[in-house]
Amino acid sequence: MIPVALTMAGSDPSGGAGIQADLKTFHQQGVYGEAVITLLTVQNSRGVKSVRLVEPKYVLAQLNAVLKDIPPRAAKMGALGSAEMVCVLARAAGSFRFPLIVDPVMLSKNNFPFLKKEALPSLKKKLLPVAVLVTPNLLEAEALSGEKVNDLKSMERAARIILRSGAKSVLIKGGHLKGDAIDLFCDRRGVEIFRARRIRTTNTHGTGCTFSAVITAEMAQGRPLVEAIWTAKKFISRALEKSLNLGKGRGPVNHFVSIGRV
Ligand code: PXL
Repeated sequence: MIPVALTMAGSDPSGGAGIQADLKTFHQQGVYGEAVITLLTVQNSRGVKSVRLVEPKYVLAQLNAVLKDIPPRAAKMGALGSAEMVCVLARAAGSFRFPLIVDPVMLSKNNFPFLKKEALPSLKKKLLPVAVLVTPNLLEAEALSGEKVNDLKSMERAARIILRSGAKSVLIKGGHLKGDAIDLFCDRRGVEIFRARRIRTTNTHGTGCTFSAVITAEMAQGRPLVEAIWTAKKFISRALEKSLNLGKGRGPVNHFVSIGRV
């Protein structure tokens, strides 16, 4: 049976991030992709201009339709928009029989909000407890932990605080630090560091979405979490190395790259 992965996220009509990045990434990993759309955006490579939420009841109807028919082996959540959306999806996720990865998307690169501030407590209290992995960047880790996060030491401190919200594990992405691209993984057993050489490019659109989509695709194929994260790290390095010079702003990462497994 072909492995199936599901994304619940926002649409990026320019094709580099959000649902579009997730589906391209699932496909490239040899996984059949399903997509429940939580919000629409107006954006291109120069940035996000507006966001419009899909009614949470309608998002839930999309989700129930696919769960009943083609249940996935792993799922991820990206941009969720509002507290109501977070609550509705967290409630549904309580009965998932497959792992859920939460990418707690908060702001676009041009600082357009993908999650209202008022949704933060629900995200922490309701959604994190049903996630096997949460993948914040440094700013998102600050919001989730209430601590400044700007080096490895503070990443570890924040990760331990975020774990207390109930997520089974946390991966804080250090891509916005200087030097190597260092991510810190933490679960109840301890800490693991994922390091890769920094790729110098301004074409970084879709990096976070693509990263958590690889992890989801790998888990849909039954791979263990830490192995899935290493695969994602390798994939994203290559996708940045070969990133596409499209558009007048930040081009997308290259979803066509192959890391030699599929
Ligand atoms: O990378 C965060 C993100 C998530 N979801 C959507 C996006 C973006 C970034 O642009 O467009 C829909």
